[in-house]
Amino acid sequence: MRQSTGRHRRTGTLSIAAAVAVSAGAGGVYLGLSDGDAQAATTTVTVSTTAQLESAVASASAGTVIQVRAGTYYPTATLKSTASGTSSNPITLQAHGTEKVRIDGSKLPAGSWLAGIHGSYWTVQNLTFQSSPAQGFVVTSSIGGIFKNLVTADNGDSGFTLRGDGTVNNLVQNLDSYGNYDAAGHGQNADGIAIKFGSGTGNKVTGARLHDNSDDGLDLWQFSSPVRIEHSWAFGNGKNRWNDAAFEGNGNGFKLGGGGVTVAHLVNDNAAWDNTLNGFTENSNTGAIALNRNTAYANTEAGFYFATGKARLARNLAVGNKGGLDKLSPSTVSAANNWDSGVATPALKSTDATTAYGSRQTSGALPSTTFLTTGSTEIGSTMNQPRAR
Ligand SMILES: [Ca+2]
Ligand SMILES: [Ca+2]
Repeated sequence: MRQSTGRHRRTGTLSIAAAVAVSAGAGGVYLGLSDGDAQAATTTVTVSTTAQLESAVASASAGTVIQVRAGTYYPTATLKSTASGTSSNPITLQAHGTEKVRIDGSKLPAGSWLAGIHGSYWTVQNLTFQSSPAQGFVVTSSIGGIFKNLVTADNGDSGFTLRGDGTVNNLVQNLDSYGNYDAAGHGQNADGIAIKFGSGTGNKVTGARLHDNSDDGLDLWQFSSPVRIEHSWAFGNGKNRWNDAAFEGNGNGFKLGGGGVTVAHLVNDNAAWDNTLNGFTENSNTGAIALNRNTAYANTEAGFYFATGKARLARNLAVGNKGGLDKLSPSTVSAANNWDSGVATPALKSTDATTAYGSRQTSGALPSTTFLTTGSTEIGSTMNQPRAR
């Protein structure tokens, strides 16, 4: 394990008042304190073996930056931490530079999560978490997390999870979560991303691709505070791809509630296609869920299922959903959607999804595609995401 100095420097004068070097282990730990501001101290730890990775995560504290070198790592116990960073001095876990890093749970004991964060102000980025016997990556009651450019694939339960009360101001950006399947539950639980059983404001998912999971693409079951979901795609969920004779996966693209909560989630500029149930569903959440400029295409049930609540739907587009374009209760507010009277359905430029499955842009943004685009500035998903986020 190589450890080195990190130091925040203000431009201009560099009066390095204190530089404290603490010897610890072969490489030594150097705490660089800049300009009398101990809050700015960082410690960079570079790891290249599984044992080093496990140790670095277990001993991380505010300001620790863990850089993981290229390769595949096989933890033998859940990568777990209860430590917190601070808003100015987070704990960072990331691939070294542009190197490809896979963290693989196939050597974990049955039922183990691959990674579990129980602290605040973590930044985790540019890593793949795969093949766990249970959940891939679980964040519990955390504040201020940034989870960026992650892949959670082929795990034995949901790929990425936010849960617990006190889940506040977390950002999940550019997540790819696919192929997750819980064999023990015959597929009934494994979602691409689960934000379930908890509360807390300011949480956002953007730029996600959630596909080919046994249960739902996104699931907000019993999360009682509004979540913002935008520029994300859910597709191909709920299919029995595992030859499970007792398969019980659901297959909603965006499942926006359930379990008795009433909450007004905000759902803008997303797309759902080829899911085995609905594209977008309240799932018994009777709150004023707001849905603007989303597209539902070729789902097996309804494009937009909001049959009991007070959802507010505007400028959404539904095409070719076998169970109907929309199923809305009289209490919903529906305007300027293509099922509303007098609203034309623009032609889709492409119904070939190949490019939507392709590589992301260098920044981690969704791939460029004409799939499901119409050129309209009025209705339906743009199928892209703004730059410079
Ligand atoms: Ca389910
Ligand atoms: Ca689910």
